[in-house]
Amino acid sequence: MELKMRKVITFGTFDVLHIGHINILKRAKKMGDYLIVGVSSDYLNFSKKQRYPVYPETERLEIIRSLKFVDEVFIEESLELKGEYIKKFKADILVMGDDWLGRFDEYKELCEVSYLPRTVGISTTELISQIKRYG
Ligand code: C2G
Repeated sequence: MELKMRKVITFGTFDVLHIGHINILKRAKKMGDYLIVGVSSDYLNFSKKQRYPVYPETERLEIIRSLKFVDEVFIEESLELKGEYIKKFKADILVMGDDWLGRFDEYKELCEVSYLPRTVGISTTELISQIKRYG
């Protein structure tokens, strides 16, 4: 019997990389054999949060690509394209943090969908305000 590789896909901005990002990416990888990460574009971030990320998309992409448990990266241009990305990369499972709980259940038609608990006490927004206080 041929053993099929289980492909995991996840999405995020991953701006000002921190331990919460590393934890979720590592756990996502453990849910399969091959981890694909959609890194949200600068424009997508602006449309979602009305601010551009601190690190531009080219740098965020390169940082995520450099992690040893990440196998493949691409730029996520729109939140609504998740179904297309799942099909394009033939993902078996979509993994997201539980701040998105229930939000991507529509993709259960295409693949498994799993929400993992967020790492408590850290976020990019909190880090940015902490750095500002130090300034
Ligand atoms: N995360 C986490 N623990 C934290 C912070 C973030 O587990 N303390 C997870 C989030 O739940 C998410 C991933 O890390 O699954 C990336 O988080 P963000 O960079 O904040 O990305 P987000 O704004 O959630 O973008 O298309 C999806 C969106 O663009 C996701």
